[in-house]
Amino acid sequence: MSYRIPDELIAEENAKLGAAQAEDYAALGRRLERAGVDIEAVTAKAAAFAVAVPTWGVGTGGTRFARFPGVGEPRRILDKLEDCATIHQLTRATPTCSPHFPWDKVDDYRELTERAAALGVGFDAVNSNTFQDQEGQKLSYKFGSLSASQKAVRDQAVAHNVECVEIGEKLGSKALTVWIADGSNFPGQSNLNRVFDWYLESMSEIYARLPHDWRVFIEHKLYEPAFYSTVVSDWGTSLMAAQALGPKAYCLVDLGHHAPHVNIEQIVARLIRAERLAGFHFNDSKYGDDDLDTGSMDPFRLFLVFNELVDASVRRAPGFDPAYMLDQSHNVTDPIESLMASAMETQRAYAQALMVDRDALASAQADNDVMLAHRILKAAFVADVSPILAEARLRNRGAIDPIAVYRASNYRKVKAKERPAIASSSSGIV
Ligand code: RM4
Ligand code: MN
Ligand code: MN
Repeated sequence: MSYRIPDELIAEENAKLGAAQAEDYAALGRRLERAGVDIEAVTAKAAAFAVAVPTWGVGTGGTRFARFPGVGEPRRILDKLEDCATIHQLTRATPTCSPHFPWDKVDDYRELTERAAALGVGFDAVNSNTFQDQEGQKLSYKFGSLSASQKAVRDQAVAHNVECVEIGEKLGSKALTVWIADGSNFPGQSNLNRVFDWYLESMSEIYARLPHDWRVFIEHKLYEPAFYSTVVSDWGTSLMAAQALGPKAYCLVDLGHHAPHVNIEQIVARLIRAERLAGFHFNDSKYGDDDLDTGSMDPFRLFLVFNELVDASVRRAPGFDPAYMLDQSHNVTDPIESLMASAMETQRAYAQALMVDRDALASAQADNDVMLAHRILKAAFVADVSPILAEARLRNRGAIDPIAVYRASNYRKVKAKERPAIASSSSGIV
């Protein structure tokens, strides 16, 4: 049996912080009460919050220059599941993981689901991969996959996505996320219109193979690896594709996949209005698709995204059922620590957004009281909801301070012994 953090250690560490936590929570409760906010209602919602962990995120990532692997990295999917389970055990905010194929392929999916269930993790959306060539693959994706100029390449990419759905069915997943790297590096390299036709044709074949209760998530991205044009480059293209495909097709927003300064929260609002918001790949960025830890660069933007989400849920926007996933690459931190911190930051933005006084905001907006409207929103953002998040974890048998418990457990050192490095580990993204 491989090492898991003992519940007693969590209890011990929680005991050290318990009195201070109770005091901070009570003080915040009194403060919120004066503002007419019931802290218990916010805590209950924060406690029910869940975001999926990407299986590719628990390995150390890299850049196109190098990857500097850490010790005790997960080698294959079972190790990755263990790490995902640890993240959930301490944060209680990540009950599922999102697998990527063929990276996470195994021979026996029944065994995999049993192992996952024993560890207390389920499976979220499955992700296909036609942005790399795999060993022994017949045709190359060098010049595209679902929108490739050659029909045989497109067929191969479609078949891979259909296989992902079949695997996902065995895992209890209900969605397929499709991100393609297709595009061009030179003006003239491809016909901008024709490649989109081919993409739609391929996607409709995949769509036709979706089980009745499944959805397909279309993930757009402005550039990289293609540097002149990308086939599914923005939310407009994504929405056109979703609307052409049918009611099971939705648009996924990866926070890192936009031009600098784009108003992402407004895109979110529009996709909600179109009833096509699939959900998110949360991360943070400064320059491009940096895949930095969620909330580490621009927590205000994350809050504004959640402000739209809470607004939609309060007014019961039709068709609103977003899936939350992290999508990050951890190059210089311990991925488990980064993912725990990111799950907590996502939950923080949600809790802050719950505290927005929406009636007061609506009337300030109606009166064109610009300063008051802004101050109302800002008041929720600057509120320190940490005691609420800690309380939510505590009530769910998690850790008041997940990173402290993780460090105290020496998990990584133990795993370094349990997981001798293997040559072809699929950990992380380079
Ligand atoms: C892409 C995109 C996809 C992820 C790959 C690894 O930039 O964000 O979601 O699957 O990276
Ligand atoms: Mn992504
Ligand atoms: Mn990305």
